[in-house]
Amino acid sequence: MREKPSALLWWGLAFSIVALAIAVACAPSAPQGKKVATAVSDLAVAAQKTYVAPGDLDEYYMFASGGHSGNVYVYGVPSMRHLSTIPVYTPYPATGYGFDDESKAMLGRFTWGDVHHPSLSETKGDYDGRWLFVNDMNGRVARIDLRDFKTKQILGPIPNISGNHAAAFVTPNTEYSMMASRFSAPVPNVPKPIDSYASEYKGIVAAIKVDPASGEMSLGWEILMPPFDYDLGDAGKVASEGWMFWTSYNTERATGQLEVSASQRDRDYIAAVDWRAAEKAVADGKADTIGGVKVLDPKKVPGIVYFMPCGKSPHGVDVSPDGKYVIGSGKLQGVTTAFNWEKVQTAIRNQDFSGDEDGIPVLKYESIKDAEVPVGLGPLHTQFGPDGYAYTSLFVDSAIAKWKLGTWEVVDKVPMSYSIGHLSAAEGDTVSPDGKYLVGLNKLSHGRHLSVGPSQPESSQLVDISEEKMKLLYDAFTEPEPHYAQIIKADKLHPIEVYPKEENHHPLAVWDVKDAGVTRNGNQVTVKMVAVRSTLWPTSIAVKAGDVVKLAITNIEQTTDELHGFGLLDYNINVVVDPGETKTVTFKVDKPGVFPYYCTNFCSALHQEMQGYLVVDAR
Ligand code: RUQ
Ligand code: CUA
Repeated sequence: MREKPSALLWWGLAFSIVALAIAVACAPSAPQGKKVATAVSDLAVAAQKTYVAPGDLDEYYMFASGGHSGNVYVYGVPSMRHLSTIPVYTPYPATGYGFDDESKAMLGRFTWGDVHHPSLSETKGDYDGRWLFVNDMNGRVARIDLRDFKTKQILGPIPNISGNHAAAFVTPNTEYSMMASRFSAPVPNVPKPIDSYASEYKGIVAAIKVDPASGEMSLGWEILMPPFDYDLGDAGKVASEGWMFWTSYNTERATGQLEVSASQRDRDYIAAVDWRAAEKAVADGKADTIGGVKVLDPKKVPGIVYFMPCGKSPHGVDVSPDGKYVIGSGKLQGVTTAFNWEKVQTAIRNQDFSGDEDGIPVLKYESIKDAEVPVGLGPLHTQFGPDGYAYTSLFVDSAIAKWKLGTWEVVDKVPMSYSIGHLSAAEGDTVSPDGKYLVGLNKLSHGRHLSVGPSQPESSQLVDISEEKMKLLYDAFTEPEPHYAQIIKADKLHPIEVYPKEENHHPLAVWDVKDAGVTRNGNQVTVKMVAVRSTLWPTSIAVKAGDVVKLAITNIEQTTDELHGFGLLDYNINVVVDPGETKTVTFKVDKPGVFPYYCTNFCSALHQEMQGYLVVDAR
């Protein structure tokens, strides 16, 4: 599979670096008048570290959220090349997603979603390469199967959840994908006046159950929370396994112009949920059913949730690889706070509370914090390396700070262009992060690329974290909008390249061109079609206006890369079928005439001959 680069490639690489060095040295000035301040030798080293020679493969996959594009984008690291787009919540003509019956049914009534946090499935706190879960603000969670990089399930909208931002974080053995509502709303959702917000609106945290064998998601349980805005989450691990953490802002319970009204208090909260206790309480029958889901009320079931006070308007919460520290970043501060999990447990045991919020105990800040780390302005998210170092993104400072867990010393900073949001380290959310690479996922990119008009790309910057000093290696431009990404070692994934014939149990699949054809039952017409180089069988289909046609296309190829498409002119039908796959599309033929269909996906020298006619006679 993965080959070592040949001597020729090494020479090619050496040559490219020298050529690059010369080119940089000789360039009269950088584009758009910007000066390249970095020494040429540093650039050559950076180029070498990110260079993946032709024919060689990247060391990591990066799965980046595509925000309101509704997609997930796959990049190779360190090359930062865009390898693939996985459509999740949005139709994507390139793979026919959202056009065939199966994916159309998954999308339901939506044609968009807002993806924020990809979450790779884990076993013992380590990415296991099986599935990727991603959330959508419209209260949904999707599962992508990493065997074929396809979306297999979209669950939701989940009842009672309003604005599913704080998701789709998995627990260390993928027992659950966790979510929380960003916008509190009445639960159940019946109209209530906005001025009753503080008492009548509720937040929700929810656990989506994941089947350990199939990955199939189902409704788990929910907890009724005070009407705060729940923002980000992370599951406890090792020392803190069994707990889940969510940040919340607007603990002022304000409405209206939140930029003013929700930043009044000096502290907001991190909610700490004992999910094993919650699970048990549900099993013991302590939940009420609201909107079809088991919902726990912490007033009636004490001990399942606590509030940890945190710096003003926190955004990210991140648990260290050993689970001993919970890092909460108040985005309106110059520090990030490290909470000591042992101290949190002691405070819970000793009931060391400063008060409560709707019956949920609030722990004493001074009793549970270990340090306020002076990372810089606007801390958002933290990732970890293998050696006790933490990396925090600073939105206001537009930089990444590197600091040490335990000594709390800030040791290095690297500027980001511009205004970093999330950041993602290689295997950075696991119990054993790799270090090596860190990608800054920036919100803006002004001036770092050829101008493409007002709709500017997002910038993602690759940083080398293998040495004491961080080094910026590469500017890449990602599809909107990479809120978060996770980076997994490439050799953990073993994607298939064809669907094995013996696994295809589709009732309308046909594997021989002799079996392709049209059958009629009243006005219901079933077409079993075979796609194989270089014919779509049958080569013509005769129907009558008013018929409902169910077309099942089986691509009988078992060869890598041999995809076939089916585009039907005038009918807005576009299906792409991978080798060994069967897909169906159902449509009503409503106007008489002759409509060509053809293979949309280049497949052979005779791809252009792969065509036929749908003849619709008047009834
Ligand atoms: S957010 S920039 Cu949607 Cu994850 Cu933090
Ligand atoms: Cu089949 Cu082109």
